[in-house]
Amino acid sequence: MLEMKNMKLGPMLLLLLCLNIVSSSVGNAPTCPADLGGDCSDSGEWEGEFFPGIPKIKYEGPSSKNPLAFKWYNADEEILGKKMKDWMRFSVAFWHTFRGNGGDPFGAPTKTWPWEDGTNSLAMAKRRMRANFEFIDKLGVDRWCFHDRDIAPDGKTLEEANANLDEVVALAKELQGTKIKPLWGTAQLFMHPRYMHGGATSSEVGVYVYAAAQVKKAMEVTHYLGGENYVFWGGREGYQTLLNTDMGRELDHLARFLEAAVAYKKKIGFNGTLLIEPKPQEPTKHQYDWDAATTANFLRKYGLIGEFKLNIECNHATLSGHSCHHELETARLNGLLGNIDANTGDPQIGWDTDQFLTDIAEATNVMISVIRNGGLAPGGFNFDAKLRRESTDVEDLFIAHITGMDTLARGLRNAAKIIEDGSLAELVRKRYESFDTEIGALIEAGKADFDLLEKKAKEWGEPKVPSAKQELAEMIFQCAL
Ligand code: XUL
Ligand code: CO
Repeated sequence: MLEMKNMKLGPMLLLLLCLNIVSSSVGNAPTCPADLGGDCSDSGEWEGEFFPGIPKIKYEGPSSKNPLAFKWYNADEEILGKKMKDWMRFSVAFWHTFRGNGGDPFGAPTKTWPWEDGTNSLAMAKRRMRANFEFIDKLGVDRWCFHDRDIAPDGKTLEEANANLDEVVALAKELQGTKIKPLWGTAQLFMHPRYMHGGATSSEVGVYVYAAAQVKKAMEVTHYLGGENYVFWGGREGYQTLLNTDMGRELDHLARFLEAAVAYKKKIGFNGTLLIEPKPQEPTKHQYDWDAATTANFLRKYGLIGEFKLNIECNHATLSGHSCHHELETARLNGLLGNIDANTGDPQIGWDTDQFLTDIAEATNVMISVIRNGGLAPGGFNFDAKLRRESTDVEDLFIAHITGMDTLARGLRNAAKIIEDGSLAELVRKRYESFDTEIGALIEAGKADFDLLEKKAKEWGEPKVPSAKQELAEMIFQCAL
């Protein structure tokens, strides 16, 4: 009975917690295990490897049975004139890979990684950062993404939080070396209770002010670390009911907030792209950046269209009732495709499960859009994806990323096959060829008025409507997988 009740009350909570972003102390969890040979001192140092026994991940080809090897992702191999690594620009999401603990509203965390001491101390933050860079190095990627509050502990004051962030960021800068940098950084404006009504769209001006100060600092550290983009995800920028909400005023506030961010970016000389990440709901019942089209319209209305691009997340796309491919194409056709948060949902579960993408057909569609877009740079693919609650081995972190990378690499290979083969493009060209005529050209040039069109309709009579050849298109697509 209790369980039934929880199930009903659960969804909102579940949606909140499935983000799996930990911002506060996780309580009295076990201290650093002594038998692992790690030094768990306050300094954040750690003797030896975080991932002993895990080699640098190499490409071994499709026949390999080695779970710790790439079968399809071959970083330096050229596909359609560009190296795979330059098409992909993969990134590790710090919040899932290093703060995800498997906890959900129905159960305690299932993962305590060997380097975790159960605290949210500064020393722990530094040790975790070292683990992050060993992971990135072994996986062979060059990029990572973070929220301010998942890399460093919050403070009692803004000054204290900023000082904590500065300390961790200084270490991250050192560990990055010359090769690694953030694909993007962002501010966590959804976990702290002060953001319960939103950040930029809160009804309380003090919260708007605080959120602005937090974004200012997060932009500064992203810039300092050489970040290539900065993301705005408005998890709480929306409403729970219109009965108590002045939607027009909140949207105006959001636009003013983003204008201030644009001005600050220019002031500090940050050349990265500002990205908005659409999502329809979760945690808020209705988020203002519902989907790509809604967000494009918002940017146009407020004169911000040239200043932002979109970070399309596949699981957010499906939550909004679209496919990932639809959202990517909508963004691309509006000149707004900037980055992809690579993940997927579960068709039987109605929330943001943030799973690693393993569907080859979906990956192929995604890569068709990416190729049409000429790539994503300075954006890339961020694995906004987490291990399942039941996957608890350290090596699972590697296996999950390898599978995600291989799936997208397979998608790229398939998409290239489809493009090089040309028959799908030819099918589409033929479908519209009636517009490659004198009257079609007049229509497309906006020179065909209703009088002219009526004259033509009378002259031609009932049009013959050809087949859409959907099954043939699906057959061609299938053959490439
Ligand atoms: C939440 C989500 C976020 C953003 C960054 O669904 O995707 O992790 O990517 O705040
Ligand atoms: Co995301």
